[in-house]
Amino acid sequence: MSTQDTRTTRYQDSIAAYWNAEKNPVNLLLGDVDGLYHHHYGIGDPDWSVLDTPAEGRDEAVIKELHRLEQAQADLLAHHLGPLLPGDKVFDAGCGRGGGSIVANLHYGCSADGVTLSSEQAAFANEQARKRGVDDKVRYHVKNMLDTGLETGAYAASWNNESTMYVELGLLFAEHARLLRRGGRYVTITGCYNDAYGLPSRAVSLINAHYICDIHPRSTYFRELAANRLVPNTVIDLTAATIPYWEMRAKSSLVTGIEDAFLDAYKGGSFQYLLIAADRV
Ligand code: GPP
Ligand code: MG
Repeated sequence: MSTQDTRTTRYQDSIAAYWNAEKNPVNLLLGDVDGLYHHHYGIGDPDWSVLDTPAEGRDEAVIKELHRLEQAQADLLAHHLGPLLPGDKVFDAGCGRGGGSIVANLHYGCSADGVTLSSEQAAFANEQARKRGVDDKVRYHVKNMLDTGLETGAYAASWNNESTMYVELGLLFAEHARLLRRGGRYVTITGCYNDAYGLPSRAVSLINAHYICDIHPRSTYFRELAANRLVPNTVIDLTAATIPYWEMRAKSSLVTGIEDAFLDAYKGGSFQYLLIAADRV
C-alpha cells in the first residue's frame, strides 16, 4: 500500500480530517451486512414491508434493505464500466472504505487502484481487500484524485461515485483523461444542481454544508467532459429511482439529519441524481 500523501490545500486537509473521523452507523452497519462498505446512496424499489417488521428485528431488516439499494447503485455503475477483462486495471477516484473497487473486481476480475485523502479509509479498505483475498488485485492509496501519480494510459475504466463534489471538474477530468487508455470508459454517479432551477437551492446548500462539499451544476459536467476528451455515451436520470431510498432512510433508526434536505432538493426540482458514462477518445 502506498501511504504517499499528496494533499495540497487546507480544504483538502479538512476533508481528510472529516473522513478520518466519520463513523456513521448508516455506513458501518450497512457495510457489515456483507463486507461491502459504500459511501453512496441507493436506487430502486424498496420492500416497504420491512418497516412493519416486529420491533426486535426491524433495524436489521431495514439495514439489509437499505444496503440492497446501495448495492444496486454500485452494480449499475460497475455495469457501465464494462466490458472489461481480468487483465484490465480500473481507477476508483474517491474510494471511501473501498466497496466500489471490490464490486468492480467481483464483476470483471480486474485489478483496481482506489484513492482517498483519508488514511483511515485507505487502511480500512486495504484490510477489507486482504480479508477477501483480493489484495493482490485491489489496492487503496492515500492520494489526491487530481494528482495521483498513477501510470498514464494504464486504465481501461475509471469512475467517481459521489465524489466529484469535492473537486474542480476541469482538473478532475484532466486526470481521468490522462489515466485512461484511448477507448477507455469513465463513469460517474453524482448529485448535481439543476441549471434550469437556477442557482443552488436552500436544500442543496444544506447538503453542501453537511458534507463540506460544493455540488456542481449539471452544465459543468458536460462542458468539462467535452473539454477533456471524454464524450458522453449514456446519461441516466436516477432522481426518481433514489427518492424511495431516502424515504426509507428517513423512517429508519439510522438517520443522520440530512434526509429531509435530499428529499426537498429532489422533489423541488433543484437537484438531480445522474449517471453519466463517457468514452475516452
Ligand atoms: C457520502 O456518502 C456522499 C457524499 C459526501 C457526497 C455527497 C453526495 C451527493 C449526491 C451530493 P456517505 O454514505 O458517506 O454519506 P452518509 O453518511 O450520509 O450515508
Ligand atoms: Mg452512506
